[in-house]
Amino acid sequence: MKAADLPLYYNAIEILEHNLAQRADKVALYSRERDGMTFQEVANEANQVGNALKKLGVRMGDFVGILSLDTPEWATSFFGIAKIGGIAIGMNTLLKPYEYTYMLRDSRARVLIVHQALLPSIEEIRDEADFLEHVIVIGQPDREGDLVYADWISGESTELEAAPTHRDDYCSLNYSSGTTGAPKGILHAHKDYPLTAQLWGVNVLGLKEDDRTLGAAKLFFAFGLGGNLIFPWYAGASVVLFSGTPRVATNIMEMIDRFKPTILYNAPTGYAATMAVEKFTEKYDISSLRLCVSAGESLPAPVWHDWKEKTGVNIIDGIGSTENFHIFLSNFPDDIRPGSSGKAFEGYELKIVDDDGNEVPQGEVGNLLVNGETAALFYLHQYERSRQTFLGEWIFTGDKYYVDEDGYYWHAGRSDDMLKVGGIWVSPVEVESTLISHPAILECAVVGRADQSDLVKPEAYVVLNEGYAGSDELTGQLVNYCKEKMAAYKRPRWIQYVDELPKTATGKIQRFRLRSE
Ligand code: 3UK
Repeated sequence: MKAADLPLYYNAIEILEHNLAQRADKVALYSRERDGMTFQEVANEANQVGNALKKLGVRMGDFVGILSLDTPEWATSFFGIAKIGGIAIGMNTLLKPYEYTYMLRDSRARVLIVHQALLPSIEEIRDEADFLEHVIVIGQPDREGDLVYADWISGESTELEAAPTHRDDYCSLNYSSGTTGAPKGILHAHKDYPLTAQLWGVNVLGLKEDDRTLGAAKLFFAFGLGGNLIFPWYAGASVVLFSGTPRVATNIMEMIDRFKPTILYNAPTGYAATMAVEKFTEKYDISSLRLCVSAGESLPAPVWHDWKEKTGVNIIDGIGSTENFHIFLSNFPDDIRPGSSGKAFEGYELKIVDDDGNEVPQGEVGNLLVNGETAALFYLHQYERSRQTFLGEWIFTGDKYYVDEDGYYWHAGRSDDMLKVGGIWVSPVEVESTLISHPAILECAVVGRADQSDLVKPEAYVVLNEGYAGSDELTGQLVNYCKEKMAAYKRPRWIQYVDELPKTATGKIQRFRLRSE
């Protein structure tokens, strides 16, 4: 399938609404919050959201923020926004208030749909979000003037005509982080949704109408949004939304036991954490699963084999990126090489090049470039960085790769210092600047270190100020300090006290030397 196969004027609402002709009364969405919602019910509610947004003055091309746990309202909001030609900002729920200020300002969102659990993070920055006019709360508001989602849509019509969006019009914005500087706003067009759904969801993963998906990966993350909402509905399958934290592995097991999904999306750390739960396959009935998917960081081969041995289920590891929207290189259900990212598939062309842009011979490590029609075109308001990543038809992924003699691709680290922790970006520079703001620390460097499952976590090397001495107590204080100042997953898991850090002649800290130690 090619972008040109879609109608020129195409709205991603089709992904939801094509189901109305064939399976309007089938349950489309399971959750703990609400009874199973049929495709008809979801479509009606999306229309109500669209109508209510129009009344607030939202027009084609306007941005609307979604800052919510994975509840049914996330899904109805997303499709309501898309249908009127708006652009939904799927905001990471794990961030700190100042990061939301950036996103709201950068996107100039006038409307924010926020879950009550996340209201406190917004409350303190409300005055700084210059363009924000309306806040809709899923649950109970704190502030006068804020709207209650349920009341806001209740009087609205369930009929709505879709905006005549061009297939190249944008419909979503996600913020991704880089080593330094502001988050990178990545826009995707309406066309990218059916394309990735077909190219990977159907052609590679083999999603079928009778599947039911569950994501430990959240909807604010393109991995979760594609895997656990867009692709299943494209295929006529159902989704299970989980609003709790996936960090507690038993939460996910309970959801599988209760809602019987056939497909699970998780990050490698999620699979490792699940297996740390003793006798999990006896405590929970997970026999409904037919396939598991892993992405966000590489899945170590031992984790793959352990999972297979304990559950009998294969894990499909594929690498995706927010820039490409979803997975562009993947293992296949009937062709898996554990530990590798699999092989190229139709729709994405891959190239491994040296630093001069020349293709490297098979077996040699180089920079992975990808060329596919679901690629974003730029980072919002970031001209220089855009030019470094979006190279005409090719995207510079920042990942190092080599191909083995049978054609499987193996991840060999990053060309920047960025870490993927539990599948989510962590910038060592951000952790370092947080640590340095603590009075005990003179200087520090943060690198990735593999834990017992071979999964990377941040480790800090610190030089203390005079008058301080390294101790378990200080380590505890520093880790807590990081948890307060940043999203908790960014905290260092180990702290090494050293007398000095390796540096270049010009005084630049050499993280790579710490990594090899
Ligand atoms: C790394 C992987 C090895 C890699 C994503 C699936 O992770 C996603 O998007 P992000 O923009 O990060 C992209 C970067 O993450 N990575 C992702 N998957 C793998 N490395 N093996 C993997 N399987 O560095 C890549 O450049 O957060 C994943 C679907 C949609 C996504 N957006």
